[in-house]
Amino acid sequence: RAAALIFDVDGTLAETEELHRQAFNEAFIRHGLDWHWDRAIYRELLRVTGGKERIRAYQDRLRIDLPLSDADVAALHRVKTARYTELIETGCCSLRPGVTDLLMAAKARGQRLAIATTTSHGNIDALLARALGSHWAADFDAIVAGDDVRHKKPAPDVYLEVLARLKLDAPDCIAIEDSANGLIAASGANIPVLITRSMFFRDDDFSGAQVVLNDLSELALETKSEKQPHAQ
Ligand code: XBP
Ligand code: MG
Repeated sequence: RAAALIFDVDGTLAETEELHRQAFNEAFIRHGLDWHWDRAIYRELLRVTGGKERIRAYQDRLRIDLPLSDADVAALHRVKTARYTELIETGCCSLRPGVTDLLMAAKARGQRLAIATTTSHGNIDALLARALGSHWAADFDAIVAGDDVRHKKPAPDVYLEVLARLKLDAPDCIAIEDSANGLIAASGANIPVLITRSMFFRDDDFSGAQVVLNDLSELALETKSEKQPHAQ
């Protein structure tokens, strides 16, 4: 049994990427840009992790004459983030099946919990305060976000920082991820990976993962069937 479970956020804890996409598109309108990211474009752009990095990658792809400065990109991304947290606060994004059960079971078994994500602390808090209550962070021993480290996923930085804060060795933990970039990041830190397939990354190559599930409720089923012989 692993000493700690380290969770990715977007796509893993909840299907948030559609809300990120909507928030990006609304921010573009507010900034007077005629950009629109449909699902097909967004699927490609998700290869670039981090919202600010994704905006820059999109302008590189458009080859526009006067690209936005880093300050403009940051301002645009702030509008996107404000809109995203507003959308999350409407409560339209619940946690994926099996997530809450696994968090509770892990806590009851004495496993430690952590988060390794590309998104920001504010976005994580908006999602988890709504889903788990305002004191959710007390159950997590390490919460590392994209801007806390030098390189975002697929670099291993967020995972290495979590391991350092937990003071645990990589093989004693499990990372729970939904994308090839996340798998590469965790594997780069030597952490075994459990994948739950999500909307945008369903067809990624997960051959390096220990386990690939559709969602975490399948894990609960596995545990139940294992436990059945001892049920009485
Ligand atoms: C998530 C991301 C993030 C979100 C947007 O990756 O790449 O960029 O799409 O969030 P992962 P921000 O699930 O691998 O952590 O705009 O806050 O970056
Ligand atoms: Mg993810």
